Amino acid sequence: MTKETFLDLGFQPIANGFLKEGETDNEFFFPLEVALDEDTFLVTQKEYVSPEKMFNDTYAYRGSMSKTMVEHFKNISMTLGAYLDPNPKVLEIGSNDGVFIKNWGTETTYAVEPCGNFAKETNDLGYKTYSRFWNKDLSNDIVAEVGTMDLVFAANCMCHIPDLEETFGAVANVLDKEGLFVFEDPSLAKMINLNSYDQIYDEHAHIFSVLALKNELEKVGMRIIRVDELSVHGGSNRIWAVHQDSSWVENSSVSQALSFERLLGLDMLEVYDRFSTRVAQSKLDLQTLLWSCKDNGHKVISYGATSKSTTIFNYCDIDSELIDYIVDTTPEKQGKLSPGTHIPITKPLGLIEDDINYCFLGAWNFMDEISKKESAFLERGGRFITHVPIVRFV
Ligand code: DWN
Repeated sequence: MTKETFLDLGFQPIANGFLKEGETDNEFFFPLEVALDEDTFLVTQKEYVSPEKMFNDTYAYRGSMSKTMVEHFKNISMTLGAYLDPNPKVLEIGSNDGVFIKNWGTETTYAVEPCGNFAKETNDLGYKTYSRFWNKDLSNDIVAEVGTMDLVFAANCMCHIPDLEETFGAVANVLDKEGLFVFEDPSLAKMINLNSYDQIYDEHAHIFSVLALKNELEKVGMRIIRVDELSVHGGSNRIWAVHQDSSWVENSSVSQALSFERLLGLDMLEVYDRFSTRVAQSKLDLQTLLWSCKDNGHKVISYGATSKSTTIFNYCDIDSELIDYIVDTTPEKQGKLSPGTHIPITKPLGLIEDDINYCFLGAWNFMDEISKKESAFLERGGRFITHVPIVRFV
């Protein structure tokens, strides 16, 4: 693997490493650099943070905290159900709080979730949950215990695992010969087009292009038969993959996606160098805008204590001098400090307080849902601030 580094986002903390007062002294930081593998065109971190540092029994991200995602996983469950025989055997890798598997029966649905806090929740719901990291050994244990699967599903999980050959090989091992492997992760094309560099943080070992995934899946005897472009999480791709020798037929969405990515130049290093320049400009523009709000005596908060905003606040040196506090609906995040720059996180008070003039969208990927929820703030003249595709008031 020849990795050409093209982006340096500086020293970053654990993106979901929310801290209590008094815990900030020995915080872990790592150099976050991004590279292009010029053999497979995989965009990947230069060095990877050890999984145990990120995924443990206090993991704070809870998938069910947005209506958008609850609805999203309900819809895809119905779609997939139409392609499978009744009572299919389903395995989800990275099941989090069960936001996807809750749409499937407990009898023949299995889950893999290394974060013990969430594995307990889905076990308690009646889903056999393996609280282990996904790898070949675990896939062998599952095959031995319950046989092969008709569907393996993963959402925002595959891009979290550094060794893709082992990861996809383990999926091939557990998947029935006519089975479906369906997974969704942020889209590299969208990140380049939106300049949404905040998709890059410790957990996202890779940002996937279809091009790179085709190459990585072929290594383990699998092929892509369908690509769905999704709006969720700032723009994602849903990949449908099968065993090379299965009877599934590839549809035109695959060739369309590959042609589009080649048109964007995702197989050319200079495209990433230009992206890196735009990221540096975005940093300067956001710092300028927030300091001008501050100098005019305006108060700014941030909406959504996201992994994405951890990258932004640490790359752009934004702390509570510029952002008064962050609001977030997740109980595990409330009352804590944001990773790295230690901005206080509070429970939303219902309405955004009258003395708040601006709201940076840490969860810009949920802008529609948030705008509806905060219509009173907007009606009284409050404004959102976002950095995608450029730094601007919304
Ligand atoms: O890949 C990952 C994605 C799926 O989720 C994980 N590695 C980590 C995490 O990334 P993120 O934290 O950037 O994800 P979200 O889904 O953009 O986080 C949204 C945050 O905003 C949550 O903490 C919930 C919060 N929220 C809120 O406070 N009010 C969300 C909505 C919609 C709201 O109205």
